[in-house]
Amino acid sequence: MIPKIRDAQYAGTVYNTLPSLPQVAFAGRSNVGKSSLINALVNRKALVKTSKQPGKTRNINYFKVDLVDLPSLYLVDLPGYGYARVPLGMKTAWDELASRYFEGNRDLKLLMVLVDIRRDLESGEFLILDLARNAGIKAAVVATKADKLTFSARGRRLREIREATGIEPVQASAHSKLGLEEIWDRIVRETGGKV
Ligand SMILES: Nc1nc2c(ncn2[C@@H]2O[C@H](COP(=O)(O)OP(=O)(O)OP(=O)(O)O)[C@@H](O)[C@H]2O)c(=O)[nH]1
Ligand SMILES: [Mg+2]
Repeated sequence: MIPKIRDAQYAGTVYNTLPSLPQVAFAGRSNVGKSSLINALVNRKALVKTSKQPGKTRNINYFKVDLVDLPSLYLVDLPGYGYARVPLGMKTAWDELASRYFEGNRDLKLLMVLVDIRRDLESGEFLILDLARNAGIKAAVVATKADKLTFSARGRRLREIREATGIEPVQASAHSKLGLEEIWDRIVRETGGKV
């Protein structure tokens, strides 16, 4: 079920001191549709800036969502990775930022790892799933832009994503709104509400 949203607003970045609330974070390569999915979840066109240009989101941005009859929470937009190539084994600024955000963050209840349903997984997705696992954070895999594929092609890609990650992916589209209910159910369940 999609909860009733009372209000959604920008709350600050990871560098601000914010009131403690459960967090659900969205990670994935640049352009995968993180910001668009957050907007779709809160049914707002432009709460979070989206762009055709990769690398739009550079900071970790918190959006506070107040729900009717459910606890408030933050949806957290992580910067996209994968546009700055660095030698293998070298820690990138992105890894540093993400590891610091994950470490000891007891409010982070769920990490959504977004993958474009049309693309094969790359090292970035496996790295972030590893970072989450090591930090003891629950991860879900979301296959974005599902509207770009036919029904049967989607089924095939979902199977491949499941085989690659070991996690059953949720298919989603910010444009057609496919998958939003399932994602909300998961968010509410992990952030202390009941479904
Ligand atoms: N067809 C389709 N396009 C989408 C969908 N979600 C996002 N897009 C498009 O993909 C592009 C990138 O979307 P963003 O939401 O800005 O992606 P992002 O992951 O936040 O990108 P960065 O902030 O650069 O990391 C935009 O042109 C969106 O309109 C979707 O579900 N379907
Ligand atoms: Mg973005």
